[in-house]
Amino acid sequence: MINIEVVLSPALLHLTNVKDCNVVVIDILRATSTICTAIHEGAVSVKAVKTPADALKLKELGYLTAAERDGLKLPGFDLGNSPFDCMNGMVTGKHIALTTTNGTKCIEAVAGSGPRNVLSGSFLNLEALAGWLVNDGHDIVLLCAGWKDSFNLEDTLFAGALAESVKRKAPCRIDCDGTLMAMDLYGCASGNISKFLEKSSHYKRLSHLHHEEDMKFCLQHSVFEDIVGLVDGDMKKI
Ligand code: 3SL
Repeated sequence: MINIEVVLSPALLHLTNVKDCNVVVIDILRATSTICTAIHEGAVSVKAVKTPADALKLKELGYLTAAERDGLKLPGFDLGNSPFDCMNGMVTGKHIALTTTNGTKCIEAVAGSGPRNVLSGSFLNLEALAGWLVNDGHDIVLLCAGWKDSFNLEDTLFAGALAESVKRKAPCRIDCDGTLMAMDLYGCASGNISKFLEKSSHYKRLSHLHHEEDMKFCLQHSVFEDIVGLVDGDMKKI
């Protein structure tokens, strides 16, 4: 049976053994949705880096640079953290170096802990990802990026949606209270996820920055089939 554990914040990651697990990093608004979109739009790879300076160093090697802090694109970078920055051929055939406030930090943090795979989670590829996890059959850790180490609603909601989908497809062991709570939360919100999230802190933060279209895009359900995961240190189609 596949065990499903939800880590509600990166600050809690040290309490979970991710060794040999498939870890799904979740930053629904917007980093992991944007990574999935970049790969779907033909980017060869997305490297999650810690600092803007790390990203700029990779420019010399031909990478497109992408940087966000507190919801804003940083000046001097090719791209921000919007899925729309990855469209219209902008990233096709390119390698991208991306740094964001929370999501890319989680990818880096978990990569060194011996996971079987590190995958990028999004509503955009939810059903395909659930199917892939079931086929692979290993235990699953769903790592919510949250906001600056705090819990958030949108990542937890997605963790619940993914756990539900995996559970529908295969026998699972779910005795982690975080997973049970995330699934219940998804049950409350699944009728209208956008409406449910309107009260959330990051929804309000991104609304103030006029990123409503980004949120609408990121909350689409299962419109991509791509599975995106770490291969030799870079997020790629797997
Ligand atoms: O924190 C992150 O990784 C970002 O996704 C935050 S934002 O949506 O770009 O504000």
